Amino acid sequence: MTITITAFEQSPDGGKGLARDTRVRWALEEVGQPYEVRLVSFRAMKEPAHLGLHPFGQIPTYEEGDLTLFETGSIIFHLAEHHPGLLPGDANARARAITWMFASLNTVEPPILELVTVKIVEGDKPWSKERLPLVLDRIRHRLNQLSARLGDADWLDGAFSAGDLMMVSVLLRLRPSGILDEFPSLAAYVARGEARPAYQRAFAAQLAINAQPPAG
Ligand SMILES: N[C@@H](CCC(=O)N[C@@H](CS)C(=O)NCC(=O)O)C(=O)O
Repeated sequence: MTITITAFEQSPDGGKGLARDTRVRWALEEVGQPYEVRLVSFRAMKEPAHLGLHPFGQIPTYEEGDLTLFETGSIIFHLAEHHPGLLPGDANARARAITWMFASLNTVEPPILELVTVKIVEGDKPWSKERLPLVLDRIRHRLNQLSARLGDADWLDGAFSAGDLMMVSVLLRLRPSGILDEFPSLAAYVARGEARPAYQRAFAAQLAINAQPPAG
């Protein structure tokens, strides 16, 4: 059955791979599933056809036969459940890998997203300069905790899993800020994720679209 995902017609990051279709592409590459991509403009994302797929008018979405999903956590969990390669067979190890997926989305990503909000969305507000150090502190606090847990290990819990895929994807959003470099073990962890052939293919596929101006 053909898998179709949606992605930005032109990602605001110009192809740095920070738009969330990249993590879904990466998961698809890890489990060896071919997929098609339907590109959507910002306007089309808010129109009824796309809202029928994604109630919040965002990308990515995932279509496979009569199944439509949104939310990258749900999409990657679905892929990991149905194809080998992203979740361990042992029941407890599997539950822990799923826990890391939730941790990346619910505990690590929120302060990281605040950085985008304070710098870009609220960058022109008089209080944004005062707020920035508070947001940076919250991010550093989480990264300290995460790096303590990772220690010298390659991955968060044994072999590479969907938990690592999601955590690396979330941490990558910090790259432009330079904060990741303050945590060498996390920077190396992210680099290990990026070095995976599946990530490389996913990154190249999104770059092929985003490095060029939209047609017409
Ligand atoms: N929690 C959602 C977030 C989806 C999301 O924020 N997508 C961004 C692109 S990375 C988007 O569509 N932004 C445009 C908008 O919200 O209008 C997920 O993980 O799928």
